[in-house]
Amino acid sequence: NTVGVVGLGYIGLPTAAILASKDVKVVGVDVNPATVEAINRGDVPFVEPDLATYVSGAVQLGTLRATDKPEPADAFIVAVPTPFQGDHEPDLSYIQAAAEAVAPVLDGGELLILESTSPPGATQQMADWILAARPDLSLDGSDDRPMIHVAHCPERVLPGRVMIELVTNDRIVGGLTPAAAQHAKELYSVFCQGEILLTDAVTAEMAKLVENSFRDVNIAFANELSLIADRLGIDVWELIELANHHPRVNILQPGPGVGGHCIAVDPWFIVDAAPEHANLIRTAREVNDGKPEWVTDKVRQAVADVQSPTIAALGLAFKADIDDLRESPARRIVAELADQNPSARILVVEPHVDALPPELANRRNVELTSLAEATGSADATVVLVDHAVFKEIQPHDLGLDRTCVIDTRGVWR
Ligand code: SAJ
Repeated sequence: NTVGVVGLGYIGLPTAAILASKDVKVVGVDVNPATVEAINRGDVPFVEPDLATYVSGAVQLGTLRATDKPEPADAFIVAVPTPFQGDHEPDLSYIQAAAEAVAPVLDGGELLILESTSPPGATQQMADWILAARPDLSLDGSDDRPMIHVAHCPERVLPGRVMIELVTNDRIVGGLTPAAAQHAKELYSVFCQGEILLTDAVTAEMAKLVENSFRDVNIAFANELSLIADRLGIDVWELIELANHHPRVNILQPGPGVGGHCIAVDPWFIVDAAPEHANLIRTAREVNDGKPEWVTDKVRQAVADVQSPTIAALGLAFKADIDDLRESPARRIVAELADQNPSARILVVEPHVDALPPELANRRNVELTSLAEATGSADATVVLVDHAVFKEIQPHDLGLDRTCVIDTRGVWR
């Protein structure tokens, strides 16, 4: 069997690699020539534990190769970005482009799976785009036209644990038809040891959005508590730790805001689908999106009396121990601090990258430096990511106990 995986990013590439490791012939498709070349050399264009071993092994064995255009296959997995545009409306243009690229190579009988996190109705929309390009095919075989099987199977893996969670997580498979769901289940059984649960496409789409919204709402609760605790002059981490001793309370951790390409995006798809009802979900997004500004204000107040302050910012990634800077609140905070205080020097420490992202590299008063250099000369230190390397530090060793520390992650409690 041959599987085409369209979109070789954080989800597509690991899925392609794990299928290829099970002796499935996988052709990965990506519009970015650098990604295609890297994979064909056996390299991985981003950091994810164990992924490089899978990719180089599969490329060497010849079960995985990458190209820029879809080729005929028995099944296709579409794993392209679904960002939002304008006033938080879903942008399905990458799904449309993938559907239109795959349509010409279909013969009938193929299984097409949308894995991208999608607003309700997107799987049907993808099928409609394919059928608009290929009116000779059908979804249900109710006439003589050959059928294609279309399903949604949202990815649910946690960055940093992708290769493990691909195998161990349960999967939700929503078919546009029951037959499509069944075919998709067979494909995922090749590598997934978790339960594979069948439903319709819209329920599967919503299940994924609901999971991430659940987390967003719970993080918003913790972030709101951090503001309240600050106003009352108490330690929010102690407060949460104590409350969590209750057998039915499990509060998450506050931070500088919510980043990554999932939790900060997906709840908006629910708000967009039912704006008049999604009040709690919308408010949680606003609470989490408001946190970076609150942190920026705290830092500004801390150095208000210093002429040309030096501010150490520890961490740029969207969460601990990864190199992923997408939608990172830390980035926003550093950019805002640099803009609001042109005479400040901002020394960024991010051990997982070797260059600043473009919008920070362009600013004259922001530099990427080592931990010792940054903290040695800082008037204030703001901890933005709870990387293991930061947790290992004794603030006393760096003289941090003599300067002002704004610890948004509770690393040095
Ligand atoms: N965060 C907090 N406090 C917490 C937990 C997280 O501030 O207590 C922040 C993190 O620092 C980060 C953001 O939230 O900025 C998101 O991090 P995360 O670890 O909660 O989630 P992601 O974005 O890495 O992955 C999520 C996962 N979803 C859920 O746990 C419900 C993952 O399983 C999904 O596959 C992924 O989204 C996705 O692709 O949708």
